[in-house]
Amino acid sequence: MSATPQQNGAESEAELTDGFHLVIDALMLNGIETIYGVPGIPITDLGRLAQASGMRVISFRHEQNAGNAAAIAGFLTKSPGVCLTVSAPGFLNGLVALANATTNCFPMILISGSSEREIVDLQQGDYEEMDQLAIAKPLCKAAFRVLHAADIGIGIARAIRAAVSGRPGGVYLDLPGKLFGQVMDAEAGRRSLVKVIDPAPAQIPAPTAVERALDVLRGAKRPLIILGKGAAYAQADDDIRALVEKSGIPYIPMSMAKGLLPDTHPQCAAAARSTVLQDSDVVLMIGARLNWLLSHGKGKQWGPPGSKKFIQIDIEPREMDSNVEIAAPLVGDIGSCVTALLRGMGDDWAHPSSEWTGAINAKKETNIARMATRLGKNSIPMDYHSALRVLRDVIKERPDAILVNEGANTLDQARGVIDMYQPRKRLDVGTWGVMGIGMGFAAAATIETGKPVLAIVGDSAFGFSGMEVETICRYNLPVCVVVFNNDGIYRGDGVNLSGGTDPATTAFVKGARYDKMMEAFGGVGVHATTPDELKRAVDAAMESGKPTLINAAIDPAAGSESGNIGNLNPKSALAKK
Ligand code: OXT
Ligand code: ADP
Ligand code: MG
Repeated sequence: MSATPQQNGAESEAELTDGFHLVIDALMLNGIETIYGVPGIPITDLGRLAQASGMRVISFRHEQNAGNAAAIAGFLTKSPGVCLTVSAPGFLNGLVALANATTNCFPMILISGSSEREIVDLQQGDYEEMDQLAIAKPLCKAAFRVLHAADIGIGIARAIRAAVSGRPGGVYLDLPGKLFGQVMDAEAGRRSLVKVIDPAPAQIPAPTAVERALDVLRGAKRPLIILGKGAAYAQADDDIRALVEKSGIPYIPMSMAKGLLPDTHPQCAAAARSTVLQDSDVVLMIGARLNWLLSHGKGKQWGPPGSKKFIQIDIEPREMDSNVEIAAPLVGDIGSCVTALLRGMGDDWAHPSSEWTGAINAKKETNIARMATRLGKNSIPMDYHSALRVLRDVIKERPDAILVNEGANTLDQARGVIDMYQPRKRLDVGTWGVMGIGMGFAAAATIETGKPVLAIVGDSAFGFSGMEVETICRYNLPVCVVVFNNDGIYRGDGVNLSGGTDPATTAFVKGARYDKMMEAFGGVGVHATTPDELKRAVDAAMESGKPTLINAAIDPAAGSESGNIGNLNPKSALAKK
C-alpha cells in the first residue's frame, strides 16, 4: 500500500509510502490479520488504516484485555498475537498481559506508540513521557525500538522471530510517534519489508538424548506422562496421542492440556492425581514445567526423596534441572521429540503392568464416585457442583466450544468437573493464576477459531475485565459468560473483624445482578437461581450465538478460601477469630 504522491515537480511524482503503511504492510506480509488494541495518540490512524487495509482491528475498553486477547491468539495459532496501545499509561496497562504471556510461553507482540525520543531522553516533560523500552525489557523475551521508516520491516521481522522461535513469549516493539509520519519511496519501502521464513524452526533432539530417554522409560515399573500447555501449544496432537497409546502409560493433563486427549480416555489419570504423582517411578514431562503447580517436583506429594526419575521434553534447555535433577533431558520441539520417541519405541513396546494401571483405576473409581455424589445433589441455592454439573453437560454436548475459566473455587471446581474432549479448548489463568484474562481470552478465542465460547468466571474474576462485555456486544461475538456469583472473593459471607460497618475485604454487594451489564449493551442477560434455569439459559445462548451473560446465583457459603490452594495463603497466628 502506498500514499498518493503530491503533484509537485518530477521528483515528488514517485510513489511514496510512510511509517503507518509500512507497519501495516509488514504485519500483513507476515500473515498477521488481526490487531487487538485501544486507540489514541499516536496510534489512532494506525488502527484506522489497518482496518482500511483489510485487517481486523478489535478495539477494547482497556489495554490489559486487548493484551490478553493477543496473548491467547498467539497460544491458539502459534503466530504472535498483536496488541496495539498508546504511550505511557496505555503501554503500562498492556504490560501485565505482556508479562503474563511471557510467563506462560504465549507468543505476542505488544506494539506501543511512544513520545518524542529527544524530549523523553532529556526528561523535558513530553505528552505521556516514559522510557517505555527500558521498562518493558525485564518483562518480556525481547524488546526493540524502530526509529527509521526504512527499519520497520526488520523491526517487525525481529519481533516475530523473537516471539515464536524457541520458547515462545512476549515481545515489545516501541514505535515513536514521529516514525509513523516518515515518508519514503514506496518501492524502497516494499524492498525493506521482510517476510520471515520459517519463524519457529523445528528443533530436532539429539539421537543420544532420545536413546537415553527411551532407556529410562524402558526401565520404569510405574511410569507416568504429564502433558502441559506446551504440548497443547505445539499442535502435535496426533503424535502425542500415538505416543500415549503406544506406550500404554497413564497420563495427567495440566489444566490447559486437558482435552489434548479426551479427559474420558482410559489412560487419563487426572482423577487419581495424588496417587500417580506419589507412586510413579518415572515421569515423562511433555511441555510442562516443574513449577509451583507441580510442587516443584519434590516434597511429600511426590513420594519419598529419590523415588522418581524425570524425563523432560522442552524446547528451552535451561528448563532442565530447574527444580530437580532431570535424568533424561530431551531438548527440542515437542513434535520432533515425540516423533523421535515413537520411532525409537519400535513395535513391541511393553505396556505398564496391570498392577500399576489397576491401582490407578481403583483410585479413579473412588474419586469419580465421590464426585458423582456431589454432582448428584440438586442444591438450591446452587453450590459449585450443582451449577457445574449442567455446564459439564453443555461441553459434553458441544465439545468444540471453547471454555474460558477464571476465579478460585470457580476455577478449581470447574477444572475437575468439566471434561474436555478436544485440544486447546480450555483456556484459563495459567502459570500465574492471574485474574482478568476472562473477557480478553473469550473475545480472541472466538475471533481466532470461529468457535463459540463458554466463559465460566467467578464474580471477582469477572470484575477485572467485565467492561469488555460492551466489546463482546459491539462485535456481536458468540460468547456466553456465566458469572458464578457468590457475593465475593472465595466466599460471600466474610465479616469485618473490627465489627465496623464497612463490608469484609472479600465481600461484594449482595445479590448483584451482573446480567444487567450485558443487557445495558444490547446482549442477553439472565438471572439463574437453579440448575435447570442455568442449563436452559446456556443452551439458548450456545444455540443462538448471541452475546449472553448469565448471573448464576451461588450459595455465598459454598466456597473455600483460595479454592484448592488455601495452603499457599499465609494466615496470622495472632489474628482474632
Ligand atoms: O487425587 P486426589 O485424591 O488428590 O484428588 C484430586 C484429583 O484426583 C481429583 N479429580 C477428580 N475426581 C473425580 N473426577 C474427576 N474428573 C477429577 N479430576 C480431578 O480431584 C482432586 C483435586 O484435583 P486437581 O484439582 O487436579 O488437583 P489439585 O490438587 O487441586 O492440583 C493442584 C494444582 C495447583 C495443580 C491446582 O489446584 C491448580 O491448577 N490450581 C490453580 C489455582 C489457581 O491458579 N488459582 C487462581 C488464583 S487464586 C488467588 O490468587 C485469587 N485472587 C487474587 C488475585 C489474582 N489471582 N490475580 C490478580 C490480578 N489479583 C488478585 C483473586 C482476587 S482468586 C481471586 C478471585 C476469587 O474470587 P471469584 O469470585 O473469582 O471466585 P470464587 O472463589 O468462586 O468466589
Ligand atoms: P503447564 O502450566 O501446563 O504445566 P508450562 O507453561 O509450565 O505448562 O510449561 C510449558 C513448557 O512448554 C515451557 O517450558 C515451554 O518452554 C515448553 N514449550 C512450549 N512450546 C514448546 C514446543 N513447541 N516444543 C517444546 N517445548 C515447548
Ligand atoms: Mg466469588
